[in-house]
Amino acid sequence: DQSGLAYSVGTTLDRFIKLKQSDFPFASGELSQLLRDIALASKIVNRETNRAGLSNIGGAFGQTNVQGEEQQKLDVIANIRFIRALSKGGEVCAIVSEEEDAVIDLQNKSGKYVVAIDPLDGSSNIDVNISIGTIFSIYRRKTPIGSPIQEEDIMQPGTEQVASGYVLYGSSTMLVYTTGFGVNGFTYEHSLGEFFLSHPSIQAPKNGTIYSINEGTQEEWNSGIKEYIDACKSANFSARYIGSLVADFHRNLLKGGIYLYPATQKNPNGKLRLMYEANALAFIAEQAGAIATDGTKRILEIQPTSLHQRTPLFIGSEIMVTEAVEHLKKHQFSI
Ligand code: P6P
Repeated sequence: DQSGLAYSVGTTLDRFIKLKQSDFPFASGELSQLLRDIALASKIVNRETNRAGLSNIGGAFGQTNVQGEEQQKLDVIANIRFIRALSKGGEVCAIVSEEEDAVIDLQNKSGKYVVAIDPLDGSSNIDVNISIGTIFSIYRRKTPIGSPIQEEDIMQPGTEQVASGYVLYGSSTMLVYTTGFGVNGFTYEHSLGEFFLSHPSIQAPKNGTIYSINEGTQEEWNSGIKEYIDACKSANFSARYIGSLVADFHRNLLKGGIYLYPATQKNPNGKLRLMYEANALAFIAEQAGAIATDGTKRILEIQPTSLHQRTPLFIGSEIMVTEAVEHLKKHQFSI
């Protein structure tokens, strides 16, 4: 049947979004358009990412910046590209960005959606050609369309997300997202400029043998985390830590694994940001049968109190995260 075609590997993102729109009986197409706007911006950022290394020899490739401007950092470029695409797309009224101290009010009287985004996470990896990613969450505004943006439009818990996803600029570029009806992954074919469905209905393995944590901060961990990581080592698990959350998360989602960023002395609330990193991946994780917690509660249930607040993050295969939290709880008052 027609819908079966939409989910067959190889269908384009555009076609998939259009046909999945029927998941929303009252959909008027704005969310579909918003997802397309995000995909468009990710194609542009993908191109800039692939060229980044050439900017220093731009002259030889005719890419000198004619204004002679100093080559902007890639995460700044990504921020500009996503804000521009979301602003032009017309569906968004406000943006929370990792690159912006304050909420960006797009002054869009008809925009129904609020987007929280980390335009390019892992930017320390850009100059050494390691995978990086974009992470985004989409919310519906709470106050009447056209009225001034209020705090309640912005400070929404992750359970209120209508969609979330990430773009992984890796050996290939992938867009993975959910609208609450499962998780689907699309791989970019740059010669055609299209994302194609390559990973339909992603389900995370319930268990795994891969753990991702920065062992350099071991002396700062709660003893429960130390105990869990020692148990992983005793079980001959594999340590895989890229230093890029999206890349570590994506590998663990497909293969089974756990990513841990606990509270440390340097980051007593963890390092990762709730609104535009943890919430988006937590929604994806839960939709894929995995789990995401701050050690005491579901990430998605945390009520935000500030735009850039951090949270400890334990995310990945259900059995691994559950075990890690059990160790944590046994020692919860000991650093
Ligand atoms: P650390 C990148 O800066 C990031 O936000 C995540 O992508 C990554 O997993 C983590 O921080 C790395 O942090 O402290 O281990 O270098």
